[in-house]
Amino acid sequence: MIKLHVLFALCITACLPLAVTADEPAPDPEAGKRVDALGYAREMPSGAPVGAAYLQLRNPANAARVLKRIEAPAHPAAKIELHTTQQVDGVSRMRPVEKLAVPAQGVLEMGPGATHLMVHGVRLKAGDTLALRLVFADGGIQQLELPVLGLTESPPAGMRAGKPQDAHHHHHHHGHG
Ligand SMILES: [Cu+2]
Repeated sequence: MIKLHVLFALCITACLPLAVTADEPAPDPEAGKRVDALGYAREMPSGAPVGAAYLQLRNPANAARVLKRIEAPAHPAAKIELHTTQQVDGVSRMRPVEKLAVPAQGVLEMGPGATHLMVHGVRLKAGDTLALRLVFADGGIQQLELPVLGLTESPPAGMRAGKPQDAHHHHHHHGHG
């Protein structure tokens, strides 16, 4: 009987704090600092050395958010670059940028032939999921899971589809495959 009492007493002291915290979830420090995110990655054609992914980030806040880095936690060797595409002498050329702004109460819209993510070191296959970690300049971090779509699949509703020739230019002129 004495042993039982000891166990009971231990459980009271050890279990009570757990029960309390379960009832009161910690306030989310990032609440109000989230962007509404949508996106997809594209299956890589055979032989393509890098992949591409596209996001649509909506910022409901009254202050702009600056996206400074994107990581793929499940792929430690991966490198994800922020790229923009510009027309230079009639040819679309893309270049890495250090950051991208999501305007206050605005949208950062990526798409084929425009701003995009260049994915190095991950073999993107249709049906897979690509987990991303968005790191903002203000310290905010947001997780996101993108579907990897097949070459002919349409982007999620509301996202820019892009023209097939954009994708072709994109890959043809920049040595990415
Ligand atoms: Cu690119």
